[in-house]
Amino acid sequence: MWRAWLLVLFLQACAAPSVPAPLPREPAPLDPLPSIQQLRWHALEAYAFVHFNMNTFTGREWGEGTEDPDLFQPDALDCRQWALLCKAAGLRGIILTAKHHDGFCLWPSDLTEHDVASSSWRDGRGDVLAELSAACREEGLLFGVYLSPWDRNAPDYGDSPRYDARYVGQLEEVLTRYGPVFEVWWDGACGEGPNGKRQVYDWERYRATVRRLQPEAVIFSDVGPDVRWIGNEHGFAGETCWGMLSPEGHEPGLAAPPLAELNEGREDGTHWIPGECDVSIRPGWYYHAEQDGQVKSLEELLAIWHASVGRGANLLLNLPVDRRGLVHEADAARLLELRAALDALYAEDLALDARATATNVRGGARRFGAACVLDGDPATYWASDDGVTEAALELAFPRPLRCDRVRLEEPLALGQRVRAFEVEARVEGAWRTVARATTIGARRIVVFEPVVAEALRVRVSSARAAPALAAVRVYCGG
Ligand code: FUL
Repeated sequence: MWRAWLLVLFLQACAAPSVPAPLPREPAPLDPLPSIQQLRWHALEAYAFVHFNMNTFTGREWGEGTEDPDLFQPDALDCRQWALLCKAAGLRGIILTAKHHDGFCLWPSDLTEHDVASSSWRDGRGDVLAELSAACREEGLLFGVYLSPWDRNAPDYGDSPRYDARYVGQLEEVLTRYGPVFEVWWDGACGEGPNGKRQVYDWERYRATVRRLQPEAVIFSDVGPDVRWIGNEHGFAGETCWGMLSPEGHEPGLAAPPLAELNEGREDGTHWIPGECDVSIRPGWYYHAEQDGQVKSLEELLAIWHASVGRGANLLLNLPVDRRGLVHEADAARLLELRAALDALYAEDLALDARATATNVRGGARRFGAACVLDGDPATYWASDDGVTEAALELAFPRPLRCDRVRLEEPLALGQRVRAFEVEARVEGAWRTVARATTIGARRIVVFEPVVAEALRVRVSSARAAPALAAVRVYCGG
């Protein structure tokens, strides 16, 4: 009889309408947030700057604007050499000085005579932008332009509205003739024109021109609107580095925010304007033969890479192309050494077969579980419950693992959250702190004394909102 009752109870249980557990929602994004274009830009990590223009042939860093166009004579220009090298070095694009402060244009401009069309180079039919954009397209690299607003050649420079019209016209030329442009780079330098007046740039109009013609491009300047200068030319982002800034009341150049603020960003910043670290592989931005022996060492470049890419900024590494029109052999060799060193450090994520757990998982849902940091998918992430601002995520290894660095990534579509964290290692059963750091953002690489760990724990100790991590990777360099 009792068996029959059991059967009845069992059938009732099966028939009972099941109440689905409420699915936890994604954490509410925390303003300010990146645009789609900025999210794509973050993923690039590192790309090349090329300073190559009239100064290459005069041996200067800043020209006067009075140089004879015929001085521009690269006798072996090969933009494909630049592109192949950058590709081999893992750099994702090239931003070229289409026009520097002396005003010489590397493309035939209808708005000036101070350009390649006025040089006897290639009988006045040369166009470096056409050659580089084609090479980038063929090699799968992105193409970007530096177009200096400061122009020491333009006769109307200083006569603000008239020069603005010329500058906008030149923007239109470079943004419509050469296919997609991923980044437009604006230096804030400003001077007086021949009329003795200081040029007042119409930044709003310049921005609107880029948005209209290349809506997928990001715009760099001291204050964005999309990407900010990191406040130095040594390639170092702040130890603390927020993707946010408050640009209100600021402009590129003299009215830019203080350098320390550009370097670290602002936790309370009103806009998403992440940092880009521009630095040259040599002392100068332009090629000078006497600097052939001063190409930065591998150690210097690795330090730069860790202080830029490793702190969540992007790296814009300058290659001064030489008078032949080629990246010099010394720079090329060093760049490939850098790639080899980075591959040796970061090719193999040692944590892939770890077991991931966390002190808190949002709604207890697998979708937000700790294992999401190991799946290699930047779209999935571990997240904690609302109201939680301290939480720890542990990776337990199948066998003790020698390691000395961890790479962390926040899911940026949710805004930047983590203020501070520690990395702890369990060595022979005892936990110890091996690293302490502040922000994470797009990525953070922390390096510590090598340990043989049974497990590693990332302990978020302070956050602007419930912490979330898209990736935790473990490596060994030493
Ligand atoms: C600076 C310029 O004045 C330098 O010549 C160089 O182009 C550098 C990247 O930006 O502000």
